[in-house]
Amino acid sequence: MKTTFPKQDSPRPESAGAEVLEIAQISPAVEDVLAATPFIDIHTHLFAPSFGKLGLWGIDELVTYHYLEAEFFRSSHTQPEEYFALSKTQQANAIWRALFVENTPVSESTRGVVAVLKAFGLSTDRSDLAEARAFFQAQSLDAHIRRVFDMAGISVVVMTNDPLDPEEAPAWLNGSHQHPQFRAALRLDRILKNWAANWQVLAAQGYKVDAQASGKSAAEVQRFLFDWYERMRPMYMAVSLPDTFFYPAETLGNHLLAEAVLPSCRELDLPISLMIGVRLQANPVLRLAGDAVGRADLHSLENLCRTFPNNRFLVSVLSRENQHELCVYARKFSNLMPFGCWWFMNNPSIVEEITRERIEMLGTSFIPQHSDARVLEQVIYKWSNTRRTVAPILSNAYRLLAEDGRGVTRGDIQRDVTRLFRSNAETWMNLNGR
Ligand code: FIX
Ligand code: ZN
Repeated sequence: MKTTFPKQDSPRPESAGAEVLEIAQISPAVEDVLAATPFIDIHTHLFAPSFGKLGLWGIDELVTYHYLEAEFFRSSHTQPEEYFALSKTQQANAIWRALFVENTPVSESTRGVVAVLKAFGLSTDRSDLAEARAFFQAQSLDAHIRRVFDMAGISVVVMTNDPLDPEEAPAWLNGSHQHPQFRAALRLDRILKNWAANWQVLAAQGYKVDAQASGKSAAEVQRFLFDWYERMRPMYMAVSLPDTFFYPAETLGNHLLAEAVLPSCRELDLPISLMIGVRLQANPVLRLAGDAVGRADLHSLENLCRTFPNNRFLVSVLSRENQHELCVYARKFSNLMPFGCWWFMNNPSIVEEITRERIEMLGTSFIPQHSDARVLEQVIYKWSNTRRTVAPILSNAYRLLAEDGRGVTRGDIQRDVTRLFRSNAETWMNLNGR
């Protein structure tokens, strides 16, 4: 079982790209290499086309993204109850009017929609969405997905798949959803955070579990995870955890984590993704837009990485105040892989700060970003933002290295970009081995 970093001993390329670059050549080379390297997007809420309506795409979904809903309620007198009583089209019209017509779309999320429209050659300053709707309605999904992945410069996305989701689970039970560009992730929030409301679903499927998760329950949960591993062939197991999460502590969730989930991950050679720091439904009337952030006690990570050295932990933290600690823990534990600038962290000014710090403290031994896209076309702006933000950070690191006495080659840049945006994920998730 691979717990420490998979060997990535790609020596300095001898052939093409071996000449040392002049300082002035570094930035253009970095931009080229970032643009030409297809990234792996290790966390999204996208679905392969075989999942039908679960997969969101098109202008109405883009404009009613919960990030924009949160901003809408700050720039409109419409109350949440009124808004959620509208149809999707009416909701999109209301948000477009408030954030794109009556105000300048300068926020990261509104700029994102503008960038997507521009990418498809559509007008970005119309008073309504008629032109955009006509365009998206004319797209055939499979071809559109291929085009969007090309435009975003990504080759593979990892979905978020909940085996207890009443809409999604039947799709898996009634058919295979293997797709080369959409890989699965086994999401365990309902089991690890809300067992009381969900254990009966497992019991109804024949797993001998009980409300206290006592007796054989942990072994039965393992059996459940193995069954879903066969169905999904997931890249990792995953859970988002509140800012109040602490390990060890006498909770049912921690019991199942230690006795069922982590042992299953070891046996199946899967990492577990921990996304820590969400305060769910701080304002429930905003529904999906109602979640907030809190600083977590990351001693939990120290305890988990030390207590379970044979497990691999893919970790993203939601609070800005937790980012530095995460970097330091990654220096202490090679079974810990920091990834992404999650959710409220996914704003260029903060991505810059986090990524610069990670390069300085971890070199290229981390995964800089994931899109968390909920709507297909979002990968276009989320990855162009990432390339735009990361390019000067990498160029600056190489310029400093050159000034300190070691020249940089295009081969070096290609190796590093490949590691950051592909091979760290590939090897940690054993992407090509599943
Ligand atoms: O838990 C998660 O995977 C979060 O990313 C989502 O729940 C959240 O709603 C989101 O879309 C963040 O970008
Ligand atoms: Zn997510």
